[in-house]
Amino acid sequence: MKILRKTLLTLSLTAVSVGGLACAGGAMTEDETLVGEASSALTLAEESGDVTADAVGAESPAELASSGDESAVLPQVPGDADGVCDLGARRARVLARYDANGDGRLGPAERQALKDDLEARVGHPVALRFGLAHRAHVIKRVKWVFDSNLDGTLSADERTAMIDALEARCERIRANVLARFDANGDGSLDATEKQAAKDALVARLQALRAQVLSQYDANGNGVLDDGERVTLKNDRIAAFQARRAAVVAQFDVNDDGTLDDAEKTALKQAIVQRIIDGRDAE
Ligand SMILES: [Ca+2]
Ligand SMILES: [Ca+2]
Ligand SMILES: [Ca+2]
Ligand SMILES: [Ca+2]
Repeated sequence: MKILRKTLLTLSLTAVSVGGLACAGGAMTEDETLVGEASSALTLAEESGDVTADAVGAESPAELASSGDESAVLPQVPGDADGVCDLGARRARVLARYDANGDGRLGPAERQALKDDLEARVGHPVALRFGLAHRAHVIKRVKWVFDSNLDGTLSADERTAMIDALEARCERIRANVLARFDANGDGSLDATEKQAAKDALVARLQALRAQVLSQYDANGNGVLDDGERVTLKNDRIAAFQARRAAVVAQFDVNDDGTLDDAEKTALKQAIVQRIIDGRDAE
């Protein structure tokens, strides 16, 4: 399966198809898709950068305002964070958590429980598990990036392409983590080395959180109160507007001041490439 996935990296977004991805040569099963989406959310949640930032170029003023609102929350360490992007272990962990009766697969009720958690709204306690609490706008933008026919929804093929790209990203990140934390140089991470990688992730997200608090927690009570959050939101919106202007200028080939479908597709392809290349992870 790994080899087939690798071949995907050379294909353009529009050429990405579902064929041959799943183990049996058919489409991904519903379990694979759900567990893959949960793993994808975790990959994005463990990052302090924003690989989807350029997607703001295609957002309407209302969408941009909503992204600003969603992004104006304190970064948190997701409950299932591992810091090593070990996909096999991560999938096994997600499956184990939702396989309530322990038969190794997800039945209808178990599947629904995972689905509900993935769709949990911002602020819902369970949203923290998959990093949805502070990455809602990133996950929304990733879904936009992989809506390759621009119909506003993800088909099974588009969803599979999204999961594959995020898995390719995770493998790239995993290689970087290995290069950095394989202290004894034996080519793999033992428990101590994995713990060091996880500690580094936690430290990185906590530093980001501290940075936001130092700038926006005006009354110093350790949380963002309503007024403080509005200031953060307004600053995020201003930053998004500036970035949108830059992205539009870059992708507006026919110079009409806006991005048409072809220009949006080029923007999507550029972001897919960044995702696959493992860029902007921290
Ligand atoms: Ca679509
Ligand atoms: Ca090692
Ligand atoms: Ca405060
Ligand atoms: Ca244009």
